[in-house]
Amino acid sequence: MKILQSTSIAAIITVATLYSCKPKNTGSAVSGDAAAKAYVAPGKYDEYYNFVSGGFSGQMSVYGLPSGRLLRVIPVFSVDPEKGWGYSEETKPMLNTSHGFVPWDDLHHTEMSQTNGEIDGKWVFANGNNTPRLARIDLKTFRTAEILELPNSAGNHSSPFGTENSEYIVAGTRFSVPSDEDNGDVAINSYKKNFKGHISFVSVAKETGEMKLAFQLKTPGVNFDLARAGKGKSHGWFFFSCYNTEQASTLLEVNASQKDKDFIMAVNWKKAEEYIKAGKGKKVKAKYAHNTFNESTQTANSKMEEEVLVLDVKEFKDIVYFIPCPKSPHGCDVDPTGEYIVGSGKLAALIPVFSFDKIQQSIASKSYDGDYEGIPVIKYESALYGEVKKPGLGPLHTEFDGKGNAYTSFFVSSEVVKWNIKDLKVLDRVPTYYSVGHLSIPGGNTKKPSPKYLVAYNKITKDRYLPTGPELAQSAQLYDISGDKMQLILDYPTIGEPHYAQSAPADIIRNNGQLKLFKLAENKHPYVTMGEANAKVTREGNKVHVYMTSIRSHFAPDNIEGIKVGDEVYFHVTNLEQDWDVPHGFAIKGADNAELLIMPGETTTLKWVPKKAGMFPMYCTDFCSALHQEMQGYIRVSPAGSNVPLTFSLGKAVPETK
Ligand code: K7E
Ligand code: CUA
Repeated sequence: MKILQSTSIAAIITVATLYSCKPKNTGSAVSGDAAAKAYVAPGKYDEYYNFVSGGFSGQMSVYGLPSGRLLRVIPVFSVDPEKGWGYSEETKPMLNTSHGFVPWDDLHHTEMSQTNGEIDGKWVFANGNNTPRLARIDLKTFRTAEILELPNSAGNHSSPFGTENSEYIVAGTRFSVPSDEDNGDVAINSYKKNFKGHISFVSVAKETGEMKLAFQLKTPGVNFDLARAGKGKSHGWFFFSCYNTEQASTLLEVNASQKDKDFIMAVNWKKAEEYIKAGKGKKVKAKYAHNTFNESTQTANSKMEEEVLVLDVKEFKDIVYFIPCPKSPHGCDVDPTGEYIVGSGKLAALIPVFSFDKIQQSIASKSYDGDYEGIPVIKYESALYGEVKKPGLGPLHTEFDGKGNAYTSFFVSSEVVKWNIKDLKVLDRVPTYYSVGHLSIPGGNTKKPSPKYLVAYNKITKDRYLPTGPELAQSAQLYDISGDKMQLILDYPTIGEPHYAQSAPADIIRNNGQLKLFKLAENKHPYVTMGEANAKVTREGNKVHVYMTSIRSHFAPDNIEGIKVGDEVYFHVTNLEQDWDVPHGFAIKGADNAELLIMPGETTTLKWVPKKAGMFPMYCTDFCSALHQEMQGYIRVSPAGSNVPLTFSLGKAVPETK
């Protein structure tokens, strides 16, 4: 343990090499008795929906718990050829940013919307870590409904964490950078002078969920890592873990590990909100995309916002306070009562637990240890409730069971440790396979956890599964935590790299008005084709619009002639089905994007620019009926300048041309 308190990087590396991802207990497997706890019989539903971040896949996956069955993969900050997401004309604007079309991101955290501190099953939010963005997924459609880019930020890691009524979802910048309106073309080693942090407060409309960048707090230049909103008595406050208070810009593994303590930043957001309402915010120029998916036109729109309201925290004495927290804190988690704030120093050999009441008393009595760039630093001891001693190595994240216990993940020592919040005593520990990151208990970050299962999301799988070349799937491990001792009951691979995940009781989502199909009669898409009789092909210059329908088992039209090289062809395909779970696909030879997958009642557009003359078959990609394989057609492409007339048909030969 001593070794970890040393600031020598060599010592840290030695410890990491000694302990990280070292297979131990590799023979461990669950007994038949334990496996039965995770068994969900064929045809039966799971108890929970589990929403899992995909990390560098840019997606979110949906599993059932306790079975670990994969139910769905939702493209969020990613294109998905399976669904045509990001390839269809309707969905491309979702991935627009101030940098243009950015079809990828790094999604670390999920945040389910809450009402009164409990999961309400309406939306799940996600962060894009690279080109800073926030996404909202609608849990009626399991589709990404909105993406908001964040200005003045880089690496939106400390996000998307929400308040107990989803008043705000916050987004703290991981990299401090010069503000967007300032010239960023400065020497990197001018960090201390030019680099600033920004925390975004994004409001969420109660009914529609629509996000709005309400205001930003401009802070000293540090790295924001994670955050949690206060709840109950601490509602109105937010807590952020910060590292690199050394303000290093190079070799951070050494240079940002110099100080014995970094900070947790406590933010009185109700106060900040008052200042904003009183007109104290500064309007700052910034360009950031706001993309929304309109369900009645089934089309996304991207709008470029022009300004943001900013409060510089230095100018207000009562918004922000720093609390020292041992070495490079990662997780910063608030217990269900809102009284205890748990910091997790990645390089610390203890877990500090802060008290909200003591933080308030410290502020009232000005129990400060000087300031950091003009922001008061509360004395460590006056904010501290106590420390969990020798819990393990490399604490990262903590979840709660609502019964007075906390569960912390330890990356380096590969284990989950259960401890009591009141007396800070370790109660139980179980190994993970291997190098665990986040933990997730259904409702484990809310006021009302449901303490039955805990899932550990592991970074390294090594010998747990059949080898699949140099890369192995990451894994999730499910533990039964209903008793005093945690018990491993299931182990299953995940999509992408899982970071945080959350679960909700299945009924909340199943009964939230799940959309089974789009009503054709309410389809407001500008290129909808309401029935086969309306199918047609029109030409405006070199743009050709195909108003096409699909129904089991044909397209209308299915023969088109008169397309020329140099044309831009738009296939607007309307799925006429009005039955649950009957999508049709659409694909055409040589198209340089992906298929379309069109839901019942929906219209979706594929753009195709044929580059050579010839015969181009098209077909349905989704096995929709016994005669699915017959669901096909032909497009004839003639050379540019040819005089083949534009014709289209279904069920009869195209009139012969002489
Ligand atoms: Cu610990 Cu990005 Cu939440 Cu991963 S972070 S583990
Ligand atoms: Cu429609 Cu297969």
